[in-house]
Amino acid sequence: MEKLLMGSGSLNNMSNKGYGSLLLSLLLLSVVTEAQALFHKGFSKFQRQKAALSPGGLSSELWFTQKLDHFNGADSRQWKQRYFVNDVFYKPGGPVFLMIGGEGPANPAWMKQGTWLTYAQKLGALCLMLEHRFYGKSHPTLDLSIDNLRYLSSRQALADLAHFRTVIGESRGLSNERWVAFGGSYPGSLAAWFRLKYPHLVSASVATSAPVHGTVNFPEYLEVVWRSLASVNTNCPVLVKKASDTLAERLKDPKTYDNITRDFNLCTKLQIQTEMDSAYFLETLAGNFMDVVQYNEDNRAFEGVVGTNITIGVLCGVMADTSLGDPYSRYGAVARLMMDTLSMKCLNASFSNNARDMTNTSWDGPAAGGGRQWVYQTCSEFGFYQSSDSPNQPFTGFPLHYQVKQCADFYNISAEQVAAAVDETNEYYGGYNIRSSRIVFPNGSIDPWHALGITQDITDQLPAVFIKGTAHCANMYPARGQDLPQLSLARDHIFLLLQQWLKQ
Ligand SMILES: *[C@@H]1O[C@H](CO)[C@@H](O)[C@H](O)[C@H]1NC(C)=O
Ligand SMILES: *[C@@H]1O[C@H](CO)[C@@H](O)[C@H](O)[C@H]1NC(C)=O
Ligand SMILES: *[C@@H]1O[C@H](CO)[C@@H](O)[C@H](O)[C@H]1NC(C)=O
Ligand SMILES: *[C@@H]1O[C@H](CO)[C@@H](O)[C@H](O)[C@H]1NC(C)=O
Ligand SMILES: *[C@@H]1O[C@H](CO)[C@@H](O)[C@H](O)[C@H]1NC(C)=O
Ligand SMILES: CC(=O)N[C@H]1CO[C@H](CO)[C@@H](O)[C@@H]1O
Repeated sequence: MEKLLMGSGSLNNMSNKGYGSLLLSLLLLSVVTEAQALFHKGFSKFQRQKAALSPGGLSSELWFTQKLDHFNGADSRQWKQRYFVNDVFYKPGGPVFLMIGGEGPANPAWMKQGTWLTYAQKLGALCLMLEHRFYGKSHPTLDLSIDNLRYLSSRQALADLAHFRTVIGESRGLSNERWVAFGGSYPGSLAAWFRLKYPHLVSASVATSAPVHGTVNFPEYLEVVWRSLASVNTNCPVLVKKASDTLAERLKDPKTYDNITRDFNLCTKLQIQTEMDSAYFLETLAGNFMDVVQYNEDNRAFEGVVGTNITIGVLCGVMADTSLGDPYSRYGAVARLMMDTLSMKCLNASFSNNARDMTNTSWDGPAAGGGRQWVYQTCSEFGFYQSSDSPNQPFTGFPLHYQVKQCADFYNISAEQVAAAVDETNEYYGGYNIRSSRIVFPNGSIDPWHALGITQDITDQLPAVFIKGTAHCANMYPARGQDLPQLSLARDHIFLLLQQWLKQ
C-alpha cells in the first residue's frame, strides 16, 4: 500500500494510518475492494476442489492446511491458508503458474486479469494464487500479538509455498509439470527466493520490481522521487522542498497550528508534543507524492484502486500554480486534492492515534489489513525505511531514527536488532548477489524501488528487463492501448524467456 509499499496518508485509506510508505504491494496484490467484501463467507472448510470451481473454471476461495512453524518438527499446530484457482486456460501437460500473495489480502482480480494470464493462455497453464500468511484471511494465529508475529517471516512464507506446491502437485497430478512463480514488489522477491531456495520445486520465476536487497535506511527512494518529479518539471521538486521546509519550520511555533490545521484540513487541531508527532505529520504529507510517483499512470484500476488519475504531472501542476499562493499553500492544496480524490473528509495526522492503531493486536483492528504485519516484517527482516536523510530529495523531517523507533514502540524490537536482522536477511538470500537461474527481474525506471532491485543482467540465466518510463510493477497489469512501446516489448520479452525456459 503505502510505499513498498508501502507510506503515509495518500492514495488509499490505509495510507493515512502512517505506515503508508512502507507497504509494497498491499496496493498491488491486495486492495480490499467492495467486490472482495462479497467473498466474506467465513471459513468454508474443505470444499472439494472441483465443486468449488464456478462454471467458468474460476474458483472461489479455497483453503489449504498449512503448518504454523515449518522449522520445528515438534510443533504440529496447523491453520488454513487461502488460495484461488483458474483452470480456464489449462491444457494437460501445460505448466503451473503460481502467483505469490504479498503484504495484503490476495486480490481475486488477479485471477481474471493481468499479464500472467495472457502468458497462461498462450502456454496452457493452470493458474494458482496463494495468499501470504498473516494477510487477508490467512490467519495462522488467534491474533497479532508480538508472540504470534514470530511466525510471520519470508522464510515461513517460502516454506508455505513449498508445502503448497508439493501437496497440490501430488493431489492434482501435477508434480512433474513445470511450475513458474510470479510476484511483484515484495512477492517479486519471494518469487526469486522461492526459485533460489527450492529449485527442485519451481522451474522459473518472474520477479517484478523485486527489492531483493534489505537495507535499514533507504534514502535513495526519495532521491528517485526527486528525479521523477524533476522529469516533469525541473522546478517541481525544488518547490516541494521549499514547501516542506517552510512547514517544518512552522511546526516549531505552536502559534501557527491553527493555520496548519486549516491549510491541511486536519481532523483535529494539530498537536506536536514529540519529534515523533512532527515526523509522522511530515511523512504523511510526503506520502502523497511517494504514492503518486510509485504508481504513476499505471493500470491498476482493474484491482479497484482509486485515485490513479492523479499523476506526477497533476501534482507538479498544482505546485507550479502561483494563483494558489506560496509553495507552502500549494502543498496544502495538493493534500486537499488527494483527500477530495479519495473522498476523505479530513486528514488524521496524529502519531499517537497511529501508534494506538498499529499496536492493536486484534484481527478486527484498524491496522490488521496489513499495516501491523508489514511494518513488523520491515523491523524483523528488511528495513526499507524511506527516510528523509538524503540531501538530494525534496522532503524534510522524518529521519531514520523516527522510523526505527517505531520497531521498539510497536514490537519491542531495538535498533540494534533491526540492523542485525537485515544483515541476516541479506546473508540468507544473497541480496544483490543472488545466485540461481531462470529468474527474470523486470524493473521500471521511475519506480523508486528499483534501487534495491536487480537492474543489470547477472548471468544469461538471471536477466534484468529494463522498462524505461514505467512505475512499480507496470508489466504485471493488463495491457492497454496507451502503454509505452517499451512496456509491450518487455511483456513480450518476458514471455519469450518463459517459453525458452519451460523447454529446458
Ligand atoms: C494565519 O493565516 C492568516 C491568513 O489566513 C494570517 O493572516 C495569519 O497571520 C496567520 N497566523 C499565523 C500565526 O501565522
Ligand atoms: C479524476 O477523475 C475524477 C472522476 O472521474 C474527476 O472528477 C477528476 O477531475 C479527475 N482528476 C484529474 C486530475 O484528472
Ligand atoms: C480519524 O481518526 C479517528 C480516530 O481514530 C477515526 O474515528 C476517524 O474515522 C478518522 N477519520 C478519517 C477521515 O480517517
Ligand atoms: C482493537 O480494534 C478493535 C476493532 O476496531 C476494537 O474493538 C478494540 O477495542 C481495539 N483494541 C484496543 C486495545 O484498542
Ligand atoms: C522486550 O524485549 C526484551 C529483550 O529483547 C525483553 O527482555 C523484554 O521483556 C521485552 N519486553 C516486552 C514488554 O515484551
Ligand atoms: C532504472 C534502472 O535501474 N534500470 C535498469 C533496469 O535493468 C536494465 C538491464 O536490463 C538496466 O540497464 C537499467 O539500468
